[in-house]
Amino acid sequence: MAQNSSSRVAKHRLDYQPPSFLISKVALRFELDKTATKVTSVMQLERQISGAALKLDGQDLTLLSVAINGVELTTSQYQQDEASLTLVSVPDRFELTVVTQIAPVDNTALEGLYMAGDTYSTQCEAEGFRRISYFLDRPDVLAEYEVTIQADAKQYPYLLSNGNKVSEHIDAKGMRISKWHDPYPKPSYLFAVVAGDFDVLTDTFTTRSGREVSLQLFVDKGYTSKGEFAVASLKRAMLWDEQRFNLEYDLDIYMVVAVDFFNMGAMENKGLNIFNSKYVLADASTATDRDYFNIESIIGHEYFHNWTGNRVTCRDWFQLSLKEGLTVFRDQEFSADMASATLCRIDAVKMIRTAQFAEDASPMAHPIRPDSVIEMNNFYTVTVYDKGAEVIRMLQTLLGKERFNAGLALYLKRFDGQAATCDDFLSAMQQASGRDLTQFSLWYSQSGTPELTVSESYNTQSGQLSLTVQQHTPSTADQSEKQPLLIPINIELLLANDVKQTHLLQLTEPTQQFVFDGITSQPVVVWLAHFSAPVKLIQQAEDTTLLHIAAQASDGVARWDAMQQFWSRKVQQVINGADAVLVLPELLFTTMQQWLSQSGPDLALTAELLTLPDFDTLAEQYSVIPVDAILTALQQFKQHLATRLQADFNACYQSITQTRYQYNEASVGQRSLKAICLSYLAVNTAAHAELLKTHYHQADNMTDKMSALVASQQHCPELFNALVSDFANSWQHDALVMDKVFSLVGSEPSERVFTGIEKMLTHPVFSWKNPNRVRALFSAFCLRNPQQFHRIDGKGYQLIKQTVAKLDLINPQIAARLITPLLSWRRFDNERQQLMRSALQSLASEQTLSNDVFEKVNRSLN
Ligand code: B3K
Ligand code: ZN
Repeated sequence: MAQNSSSRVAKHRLDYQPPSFLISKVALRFELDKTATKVTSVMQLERQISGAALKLDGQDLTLLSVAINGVELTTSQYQQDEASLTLVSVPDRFELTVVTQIAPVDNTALEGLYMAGDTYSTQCEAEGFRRISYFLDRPDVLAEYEVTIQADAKQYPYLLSNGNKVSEHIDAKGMRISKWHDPYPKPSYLFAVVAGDFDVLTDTFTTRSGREVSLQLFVDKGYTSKGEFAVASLKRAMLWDEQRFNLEYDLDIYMVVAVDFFNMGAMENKGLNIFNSKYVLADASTATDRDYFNIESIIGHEYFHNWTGNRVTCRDWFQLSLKEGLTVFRDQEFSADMASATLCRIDAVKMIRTAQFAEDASPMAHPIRPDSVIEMNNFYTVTVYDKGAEVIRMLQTLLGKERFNAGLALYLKRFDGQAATCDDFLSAMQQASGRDLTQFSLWYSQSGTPELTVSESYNTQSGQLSLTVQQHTPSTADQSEKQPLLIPINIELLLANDVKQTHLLQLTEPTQQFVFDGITSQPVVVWLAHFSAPVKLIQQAEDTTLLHIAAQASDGVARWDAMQQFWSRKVQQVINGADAVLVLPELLFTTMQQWLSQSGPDLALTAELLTLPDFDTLAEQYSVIPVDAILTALQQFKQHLATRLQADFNACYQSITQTRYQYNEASVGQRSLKAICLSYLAVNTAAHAELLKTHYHQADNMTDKMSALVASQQHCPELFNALVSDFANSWQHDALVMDKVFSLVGSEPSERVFTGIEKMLTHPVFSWKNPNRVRALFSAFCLRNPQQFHRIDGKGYQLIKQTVAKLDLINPQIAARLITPLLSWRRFDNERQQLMRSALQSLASEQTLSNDVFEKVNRSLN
């Protein structure tokens, strides 16, 4: 993976140049072999810029031959280096044949063509196609693909590629030869090939215009029943996109393949999605409610890309949010319609408040449309994806659903079959809505988390309420100057006699006042309802105000948010020296008691209202993160609540009777409320060990089993030991379930985590080459185990450093993701700063650092 310094050069958004050549058609032939796959590519090229040489991208390829219009070239007629193949003198229009050889079995980076166990699979986004053959591997070169795949017929009953199957036969040598054609021109990143032996689930979906689409889901042998939920989710997504956005599927076949080795969640290859099996396979005994949720949302996400990403793609990779922000927004809207809308929104807000705000405050800060990139894979970030989705959501809030839909329709119509930019998207939105989006477009170019400082004043005599909002975006690692943004702020006024008003404030100035007349009583103002913008809100709200909002606001997200603010205020008070028990007002307990005694409709929201904020949410409030103080305060609060409300948690727990496992909103709510009660009850272990054991042993589903495991992990180590080893024994052969064990081990908050991790590395299902295994163990450690990751002796940082160094040689993408928490060393106390920095410095001195890890380490240290 070693790179020479020339490939470390950053690319800049503003340097975009249109391609010098276009490729209208490409015919690919794959003669599959694990160690020596031969790839023959026949391309029809046309010059766009006179005099230009043809420079094709290629990486880790063995070049066998090059021919122009059927005439083979001699080596003096082209130049080759480690990243490209250049032909200086070529005609304006010609056929280029390039034959290369690759070794899928050696491809542990899982980019290009690789082996996922016994299955051949590809991953081409962002720049993986160049590891398959020489090509203009950039998203603005759209070609029509015809693909022939050849492999041993017995071993590989299924040979798949994009589009429609044209033919298949078995030749005299027992080779299966399949031919595919995709009528829709596409960029190389959407190309895919799969070869393997699977069980197939088939179904059909009839589109609104009456076309029947054949649906095929390919899973490991024996896993058919575990694929049913994914197929049902796909059909729901197809219907939803017709109903909500008027968008219909365009091919006659839609295939999804589940593979066991995959760097991310899934990939939207045209007509042939490839999925991480973790986001396909589910049944009650192996998947949690969260797993079901994720499957539905990711199946939706990849399907929705067919329009937002595939039919209209990105001109260059700086525009990634054009497809990703928009598609995340679409999948969030889909999930909100399929499951609890409030919980979906809370999930999205948590993601922004933790990972995205942290990214803004880190050396990797970038706008949703980045300006400069060394390794594109480093920019598949929460900023591009999740903040990108927030930007789209704000647009919908500002324009209203109807005009937003019209804008999206215009955008898709205008750019169908093309590669577009974020500005193209905004101009379609502007035209369809009639609204000037000049100021709004700053959300695309400006990085950082805006801070809104709000205040209220009410005049009883005149009935006038004035609200003052000030915006300020602190400078970020990449940009020092910031401008005022257009920020939609939803508010709700809670007035006497249960009267409520909602308003949308549109902030455009650094400071702005909004005046409301005829307000008949002193209102409680709910700010930023439904988290209408990805900002930090700074307000001086008293405990009583926050608890009032938590009890009364119409928006469930605002209610939850008020509790989050309440607790972060309490944590702050404790850090300032207050006593953890004395700072909690009586009203808190009566409010929580009331929630625990109601069997309201949205039990999942109740569970969220009762949950303390996590470490990461609290940490984002501090420029220098007081690690130990936050952890101690959280522990004290939990302990106190657990003792004080023990009877209430117990009564609530007992009051929920569950029936056989089903995945639906009501029973998800029941399970999550029971789980939170259980986690409080577990604090007083002696009294509740039996309850935990029973919860675990009687569970007929994975969600409840995991609730018992997590509750005991946090509070009763002995019991946890016993339960987790029983669990690991029962599931030792199921790698996806073993990932849950790896995560439990990696997130164990005591020092035992180190021996636990070491032991797990020797488990038969663990493999350094499998991203799911590595992530389960190590992401749990560095993202969900602040106690041990941030140990003051630096042992946690060392473990991650060593792991990253090892992984970087195997799979740079996974290594670079794992290193993220170390990058923000400047936000910790001096002692931790030094430890984190020296871990990074030692990584920086590795000779073989990949571009992925290099870019991050370098940004962090300089
Ligand atoms: N588009 C892919 C992500 C590709 C990541 C490349 N490192 C999945 C998705 O967002 O749908
Ligand atoms: Zn996506």
